[in-house]
Amino acid sequence: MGKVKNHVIALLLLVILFIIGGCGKGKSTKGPLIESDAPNKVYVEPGKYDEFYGFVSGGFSGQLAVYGLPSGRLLRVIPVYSQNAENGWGYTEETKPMLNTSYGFIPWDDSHHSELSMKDGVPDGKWIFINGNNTPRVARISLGTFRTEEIIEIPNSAGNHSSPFTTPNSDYVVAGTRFSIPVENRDVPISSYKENFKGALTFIKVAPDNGKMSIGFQLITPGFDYDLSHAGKGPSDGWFFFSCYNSEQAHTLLEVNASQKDKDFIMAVNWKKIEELVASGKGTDMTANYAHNVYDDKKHSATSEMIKKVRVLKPADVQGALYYIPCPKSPHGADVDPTGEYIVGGGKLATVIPVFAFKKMVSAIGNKEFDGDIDGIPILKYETVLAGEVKDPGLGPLHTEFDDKGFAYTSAFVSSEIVKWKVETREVVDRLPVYYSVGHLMIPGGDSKKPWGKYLLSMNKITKDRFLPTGPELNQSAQLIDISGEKMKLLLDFPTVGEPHYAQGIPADLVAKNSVKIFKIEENQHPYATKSEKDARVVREGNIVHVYMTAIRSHLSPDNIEGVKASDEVYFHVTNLEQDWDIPHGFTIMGNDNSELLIMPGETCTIKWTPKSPGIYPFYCTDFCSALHQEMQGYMRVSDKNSNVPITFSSNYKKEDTK
Ligand code: RUQ
Ligand code: CUA
Repeated sequence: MGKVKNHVIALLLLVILFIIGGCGKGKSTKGPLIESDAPNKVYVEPGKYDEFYGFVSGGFSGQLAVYGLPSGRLLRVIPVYSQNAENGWGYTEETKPMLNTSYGFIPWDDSHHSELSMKDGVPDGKWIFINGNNTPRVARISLGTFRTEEIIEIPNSAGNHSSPFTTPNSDYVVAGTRFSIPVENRDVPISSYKENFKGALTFIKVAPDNGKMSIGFQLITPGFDYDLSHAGKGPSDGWFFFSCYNSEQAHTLLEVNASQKDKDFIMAVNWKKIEELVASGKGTDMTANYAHNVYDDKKHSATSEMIKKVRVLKPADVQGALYYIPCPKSPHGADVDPTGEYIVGGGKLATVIPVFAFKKMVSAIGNKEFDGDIDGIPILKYETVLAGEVKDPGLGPLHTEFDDKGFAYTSAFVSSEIVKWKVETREVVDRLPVYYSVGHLMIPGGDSKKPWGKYLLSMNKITKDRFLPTGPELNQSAQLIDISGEKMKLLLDFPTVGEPHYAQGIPADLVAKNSVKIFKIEENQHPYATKSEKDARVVREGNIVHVYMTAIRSHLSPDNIEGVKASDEVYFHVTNLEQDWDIPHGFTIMGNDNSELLIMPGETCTIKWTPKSPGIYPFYCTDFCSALHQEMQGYMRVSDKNSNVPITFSSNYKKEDTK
């Protein structure tokens, strides 16, 4: 009884602290004195490059933001799940298929975790993956073009949160469901949660040469909320660790009802073993319907295909490959140290950080030291798997990253601090306040075998008074911390795009050297490409009008078009003929009820426009591309839908020809 009471008091205390922490009150708002050398450490001279790329998830913006580190300069926002009118992503005919799903066209998502592809457990700078949390998807972005190349939907999943973490050689990226749902999804009473709701853990195969994704298999596990995950490495290579909460299987008021038990779990999945079982025919092919969207850099176009089946396995199909490790109080992060020996659980309401030893897990499994099972999945005993606990780790420990010197760094949301501790001894050696309410933290390579160390990025949920006020809405913020010495030092604050959850960092030279500068015009296989001005033309097919247009400094060709009628469907296929780095051209027309086009050198993009009423409609290039950019314009004459004005156009090529 006394024990229960103590727990209730502890929980109440945490809730109070949570509220205080969440409000950013009760602490100095000006922060610690900055070390006098901080400006030199973050100042990147004009014209000089940053040392690292930081790929910071855009959270509810649905995008991925790329920063230079240590300067905190925003280099680029890569559109992934959200339409981006600035460059036509999700608006152009070529990119619309990328946002296709089994629910139809979806213009937005919530992207939480970015994860670099790896070779031998170290980021290799080829691709970066990012999850779509709301309509379960995983995207792959090329670090050659900094564009989204592929998006695959995840069937039987809802709230794709423990995603898209990768195995040490990126054989797989995983996608664990946060919300359990009926599999397959159907109309059942919500109160039938315990019998009908399941948690799908999906293993997506990644082709080593081109990165193409396909679902390898899906594990249908008990209906918990699978929160985060990380792959094993080194000795634990072949395993994946998924944290989960709500082992109470509550389906209402989770805030209270999913916080009943003292411990939830980290699920250990022997994916190598399951891969073998799948290869030998285990599991069943379940009917499904999910989108697979691929963008082709030669055709400059995307295709969307619906896939109709998925290989599913139940716990009974994979005996000896799944185990539950008890983990205190609603775990969040599941992080594996660089040696691959330790698995660290972050418990949102826990007062310690448990550190599990892989070796101990293996011997506990060997000795069958189980504490019962759930759906046939053995539960290991907490103490037999535990290497030790970090005491006094800060309140609300969420996520842990690692440096190259044997230290771990844990974010504490409630007490708004980063806590540094020694992995081998679990002793806390340093702590630094952050402003405020840190979620994830990132060290370049900090979830890999070889962290680069040096910097830590704290991604904070609440900004409050850190920047000039901007009305009720303040951007989330990041803080850069120097971790090269014994003591952490705060270097820099900068606002972020959307709400970053996770991020990744990599030395710039691993990525910059492969950056694509132009698309070769002779390799352009777009069916509506216009590779030379002499081919610029306008073609009517019934009420559809195709404009084959070229853009080169400083004219659009054709520049005057007549014979288009109100309610025609007009497609502007604009090819940028430039073969020079950083010379995009833009395109739009008055009354355009769509986005603009922003066309890279050698690329073709298409915008659809349906003029509604007769008149003269100017069009122009939107990107200030040359001294005569303002001259880069033209007119379209739109006639009544019953008129018989023939299609005519003037091309720059012809004009010069007749001179
Ligand atoms: S979460 S702030 Cu979406 Cu990764 Cu922990
Ligand atoms: Cu092309 Cu301005």
